[in-house]
Amino acid sequence: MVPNDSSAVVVSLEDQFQAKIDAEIRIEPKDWMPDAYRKTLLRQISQHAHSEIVGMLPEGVWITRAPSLKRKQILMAKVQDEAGHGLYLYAAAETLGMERDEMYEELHSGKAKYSSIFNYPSISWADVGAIGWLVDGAAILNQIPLCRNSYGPYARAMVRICKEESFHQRQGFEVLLVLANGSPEQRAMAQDAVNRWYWPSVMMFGPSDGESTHSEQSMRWKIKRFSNDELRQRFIDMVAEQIKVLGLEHPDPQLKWNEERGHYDFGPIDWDEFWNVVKGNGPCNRERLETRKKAWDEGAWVREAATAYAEKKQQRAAQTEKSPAKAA
Ligand code: FAQ
Repeated sequence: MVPNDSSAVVVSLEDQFQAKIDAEIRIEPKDWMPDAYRKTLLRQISQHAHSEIVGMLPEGVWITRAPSLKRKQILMAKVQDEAGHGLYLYAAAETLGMERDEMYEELHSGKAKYSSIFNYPSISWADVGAIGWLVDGAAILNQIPLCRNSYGPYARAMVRICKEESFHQRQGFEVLLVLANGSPEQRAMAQDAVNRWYWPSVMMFGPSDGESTHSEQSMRWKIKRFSNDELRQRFIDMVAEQIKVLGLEHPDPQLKWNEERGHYDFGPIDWDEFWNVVKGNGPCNRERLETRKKAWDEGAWVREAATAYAEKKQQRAAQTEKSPAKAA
């Protein structure tokens, strides 16, 4: 006999849902999903979208000061790409039932997070290189597995984003390579930027596995494929090799190859600094939010004009439908 108890039905739906995930079948917007899965995705995708949009700011300030027309063009294209990534991600989050305006409101009120990394200042041209190499490099390692995450719209958005991020990382590396092989001042500038951006990039992967509140469930749902610490180790190993090509000094004096583990061992991560930044007290948290809020307020007329134009078009279309001869 089928039990006449609604909780039994819910359990069964959840089992079916997990079975789909286990069989690597993508979840699409109209499929049934547990509320907690929807919430987790909304949290992660909207935070990811906010990171892309806020992430335009540290590099954006260098567009007017890029050292050549070519560098200016490349940087403009990169920053524009980040805006595009934000838009794909907001669109993916909207399929889960949240309006974009609401997501912006959560960013502006401080309710929604964005990546800790974008709360550090970009004080020299070499920072553009360090951001491209280290920040985009960390982003790629985290984002390639997201191309295979269980939610269709998010996974598909990530495919295109990853292609663009690889170009970003290479352009950053090339900026640093030129500086590292330039004058002593340029070389020092490159070293200083790498020293400042390295540890915050290591922290970007999130708290260590023991402290990560969402990892276990997100891995079961195949939103995440690897833990924060696994991806962080890949990043540390990658940077340890690539910095040799730049010929710069590694910022971690304790970095050492561990033959047994087949990985680099590394020095302690300053988790107090990480949580301080996440809680809103990093060097640029307030400035970043103020800039985003100002852009939102100053863009009000564009939104109003676009809405008025759409309404006018709709009215015209309705009139044409009613009396086609008159409209012609
Ligand atoms: N910053 O339980 P977990 C980019 C929070 S895009 C701030 O491990 P989860 C491209 C976390 O939200 C960079 N907060 O969380 C670019 C949670 O708090 P909550 C962004 C952080 O979600 C390049 C709490 O700590 N990428 O760079 C951070 O399972 C250049 C506990 O943590 C993505 O968003 C952090 N770093 O794992 C653009 C990728 N880490 O929400 C411009 C997608 C953790 O409960 C220029 N996201 N927290 O209040 C993810 O893969 C995951 O969300 C993680 C965190 C791995 C970031």
